[in-house]
Amino acid sequence: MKNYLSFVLVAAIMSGGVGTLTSCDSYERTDVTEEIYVDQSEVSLFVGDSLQLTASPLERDIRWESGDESVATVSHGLVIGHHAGTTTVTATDGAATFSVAVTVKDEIKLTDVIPSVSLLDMDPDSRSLITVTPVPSDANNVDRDDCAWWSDDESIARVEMSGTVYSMQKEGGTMLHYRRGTIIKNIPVYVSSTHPFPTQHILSKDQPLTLKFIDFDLGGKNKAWYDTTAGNRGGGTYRSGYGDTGSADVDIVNRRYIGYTASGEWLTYTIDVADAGNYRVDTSLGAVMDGLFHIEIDGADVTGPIVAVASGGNTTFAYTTSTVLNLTAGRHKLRFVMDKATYNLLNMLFTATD
Ligand SMILES: [Ca+2]
Repeated sequence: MKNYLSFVLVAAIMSGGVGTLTSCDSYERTDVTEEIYVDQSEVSLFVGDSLQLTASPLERDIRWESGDESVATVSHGLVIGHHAGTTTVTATDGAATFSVAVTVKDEIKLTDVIPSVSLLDMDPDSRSLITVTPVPSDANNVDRDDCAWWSDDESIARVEMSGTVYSMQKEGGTMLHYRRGTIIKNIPVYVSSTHPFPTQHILSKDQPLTLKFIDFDLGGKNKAWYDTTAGNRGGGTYRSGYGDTGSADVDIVNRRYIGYTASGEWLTYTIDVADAGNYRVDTSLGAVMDGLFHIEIDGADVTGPIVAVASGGNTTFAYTTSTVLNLTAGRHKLRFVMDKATYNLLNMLFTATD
């Protein structure tokens, strides 16, 4: 240092002025280059994983150390996690040093995600929220924002990243999808002005389904049912007991069957077909004389007029009449139309025939 000062003084004297004696500036620049920077000051990694840190200036001969080598070790900036815990990794050269806070965690793998519903049944122009629960709940190996929602048909329903679903005016079904990491869940959504009552009516090859005529859809007059007379002459509170306040005109007798029928009346049933194919429909009715009915699926008459065969008495119920429906998989609307209503209606029995 003494020689350096001597040189500067000599140089200043030689240049003929004191204005060039500004060694203070060059001293500060020298001090800056003695600092070390590492590209990250906080890192988190799983046990068994490694992560490369980069120090600058690159040309320096940096010594890397970990405060707790049981948690993480470091060599040439490469940090390796060994056990859950925290440590501090330092990059040092002489008096210059930089500290990196290191957290090592046990990896908890996401194994599944569970949507709050497996099926969504919505009115047109309405809104619903689907939440999704990770399994296990403390899974930490998938980033929070590594997820997506989308709809196959946004003319029926669209979904936002929050899981909020908006149904459109148009009725129909489509599929919603949720992805978290590599796990994908599919949720069918049905937009309709009628809804199953009181539970889903599922048709499958596994077992026959007995569908009670009194379990027609929710949705009210001209949507779920059409009845020509005011009030329920059968009395009772079967429907309202399930929270349905929109079926007051349908005549339900003894909490058991549809009575006081009139030609032109109809009832709608949401059916979910698990297995596509042919299903025989046996109709349990009570009638002293033959009548007529037909069945519509999704608005189309698929049977034409069917003779409802008399059973011997208005309350002598028997499976006198059958027809076969060919049904595709998925949700459908079945409408039972009373063309010549000589009968009371108890059950429809669906049996797969394939
Ligand atoms: Ca009525």
